[in-house]
Amino acid sequence: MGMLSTKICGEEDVFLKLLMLGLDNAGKTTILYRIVQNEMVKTCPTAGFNVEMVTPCNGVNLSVWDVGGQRQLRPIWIHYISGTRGLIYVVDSSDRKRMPEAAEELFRILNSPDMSASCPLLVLANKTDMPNAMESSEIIDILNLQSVRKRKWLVQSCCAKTGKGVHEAVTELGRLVKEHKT
Ligand code: G3D
Ligand code: MG
Repeated sequence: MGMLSTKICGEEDVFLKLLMLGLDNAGKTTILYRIVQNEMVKTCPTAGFNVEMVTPCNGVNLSVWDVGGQRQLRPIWIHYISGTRGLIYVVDSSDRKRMPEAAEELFRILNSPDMSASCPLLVLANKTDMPNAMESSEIIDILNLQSVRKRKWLVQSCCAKTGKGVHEAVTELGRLVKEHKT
């Protein structure tokens, strides 16, 4: 999991907090370092959290918080919600078995009283390089995203291993958050 704060140029010192969550092994830490240094890094399960500052493209400065997603760490997710302006939820597209668990945890967060009903949601469908990776349409079904009506949501496929789709997703995230502000 991670948490991002965006500063969008042209808007005076406005920092918007974006929260990145997902089950352990979804690829959050790999995505973090793909965003920060555009490199594949060797990760180990995140016991606490990682924080990095990054400007992925002109006009968007991010402070990225990546917090562990293991089962025993998930109860602390709610403590990161306050002030969140955008939620990124990372799933492992190749982990069909745990997709229902990912859905359950996602809705626990979305239904938290601290989560603004209009906060946009970006689902990052990671590990598209895997031969058994699920299509976005199937992930939308299993995560039951059609039931999310009040908030804007979208699913973007990516591969943190190669970087494919990661920067596009971050740019899209900035756009969504910007839209939500106006
Ligand atoms: P997490 O922070 O969500 O817990 P990590 O997940 O970033 O630690 O990644 C968990 C494992 O998935 C790592 O493998 C990592 O290399 C791998 N991974 C991340 N993104 C991708 C991807 O796009 N494709 C593939 N094939 N693997 C990916 P290890 O072997 O170190 O556990
Ligand atoms: Mg991690």
